[in-house]
Amino acid sequence: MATDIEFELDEKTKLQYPKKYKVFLLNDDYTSMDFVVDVLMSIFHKNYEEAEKIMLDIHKKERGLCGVYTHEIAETKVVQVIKKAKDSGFPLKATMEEE
Ligand code: TYC
Repeated sequence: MATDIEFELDEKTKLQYPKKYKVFLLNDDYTSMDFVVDVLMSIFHKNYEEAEKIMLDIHKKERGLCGVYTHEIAETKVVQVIKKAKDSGFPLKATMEEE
């Protein structure tokens, strides 16, 4: 027999949404523009036009927002960027900060 369970949540146990984290790519003088566009398309799932716009924005303003994710996903994106860049011999860096 199905039973309805009623319960009240006090202030402390109320549902909390997970914190979100912004992931940024940082500008540098050595990473090629094409490589940054490739990173934005392959890791951040941007289309070519969006990727080119974000890349040029970073080139002019030192850093650019690539996406907002939960902590685990943001951390994975940062690691993926650094690994892909290292494997290609570029010093490209990514950072994350709480939204
Ligand atoms: N500044 C780089 C260049 O002139 C291009 C670049 C853009 C590098 C964005 C990193 O996150 C970056 N080749």
